[in-house]
Amino acid sequence: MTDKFEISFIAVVIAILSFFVYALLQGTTIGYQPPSACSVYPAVNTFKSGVVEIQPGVYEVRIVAARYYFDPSTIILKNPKKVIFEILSKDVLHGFEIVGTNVNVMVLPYYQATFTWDVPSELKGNFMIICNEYCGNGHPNMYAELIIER
Ligand SMILES: [Cu+2]
Repeated sequence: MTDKFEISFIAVVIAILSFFVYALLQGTTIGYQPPSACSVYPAVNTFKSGVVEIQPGVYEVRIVAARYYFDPSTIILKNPKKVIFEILSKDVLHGFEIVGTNVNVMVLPYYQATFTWDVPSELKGNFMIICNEYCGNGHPNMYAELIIER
């Protein structure tokens, strides 16, 4: 035997479930998609990685971060004073940390992280660059090397 209260409760549940189904269908029909199918930020196709010395001691370093590598994987800087980094993620969220320095940034999917690093004058040697945002199965293998020569 069902009473009035029970019937109205069932009606409310059906209304809520209908709304969820409607919202789901609405999402797929107006173009919401999971991140794997996101449209690619235009710069991804034109971005060129590399190291350029734009003035004596001032470098522009352009890096692609993608599953599971940095391109270029070895960066050699001779007597750097200032480094302008431009790092682009080609897929998911990545991190860019130069171990032992104060460089540590997030690289958002399809976006470019741009920042300037004033290199301490006493800094030299080999430094490991790691991705410190979990980006998938190959994440532990995602690293590069920075070599500073004085
Ligand atoms: Cu990673």
